[in-house]
Amino acid sequence: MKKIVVLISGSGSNLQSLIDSCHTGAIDARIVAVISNQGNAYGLVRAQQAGIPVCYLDAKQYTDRQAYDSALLKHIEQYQPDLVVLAGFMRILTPLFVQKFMGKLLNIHPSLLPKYPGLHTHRKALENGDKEHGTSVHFVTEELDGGPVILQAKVPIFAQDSEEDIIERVKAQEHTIYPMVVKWFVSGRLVMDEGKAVLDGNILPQQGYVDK
Ligand code: NHR
Ligand code: GAR
Repeated sequence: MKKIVVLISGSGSNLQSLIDSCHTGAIDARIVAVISNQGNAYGLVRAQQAGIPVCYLDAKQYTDRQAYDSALLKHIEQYQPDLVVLAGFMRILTPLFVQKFMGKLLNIHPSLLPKYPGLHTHRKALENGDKEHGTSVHFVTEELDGGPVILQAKVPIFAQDSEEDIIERVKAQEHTIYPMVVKWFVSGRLVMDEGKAVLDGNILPQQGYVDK
């Protein structure tokens, strides 16, 4: 069975959706470890409740990003995962780390990429008066939030919305699309080839999979 390592920083609701999908058999894989860069991340509790080994790597214990990422790399490599999933992981990864897992590293980013890479995407969408927002699953490359998009989901923004409202609406979509993409990857339908996301042999367009 394929092995997945999940990296988190926060509440871990996306992690939970992946745990649940592995338990029901919707995803034919096992989450073998969950690693957090935040000691108080609720996702660590979720992992422990599911019997998954957890690890907290504190950046303050390392001199620089290279040192942190080589510790992270070492910890991950003991599990020999087929896939590494970023699920609300809030730390930029060094090129060395990204190269090591190129093609086996997925992220979910809360915007309709290439719009709003980086942080505070919901606030930016709200401040710009956008009528819609969304989320993107993509392969991670050295370019921050710049790797090829696999699948997006859109949500409306309503006049009365707070930032929290949009965050929650986006997350609900994430809990559907992230397990779907992980399932595609684990079953061998999805690969990264020459910097492109390829599903069932077809290069995906810039916005990822589109039902036509
Ligand atoms: N690393 C690389 N090389 N490429 C990507 O595409 C990455 C990545 C690491 C994380 C997730 C990403 C997101 O989905 C991600 C994609 C953190 C930051 C950030 O600025 C930006 C984007 C993402 C994650 N982090 C600050 C840092 O200095 C810390 C911010 C904080 O702790 O609140 O690492 O949005
Ligand atoms: C998710 O909405 C994810 O898209 C976003 O953080 C949330 C994590 O929620 N990721 C980023 O902003 C990455 N920089 P969760 O911890 O409940 O899964």
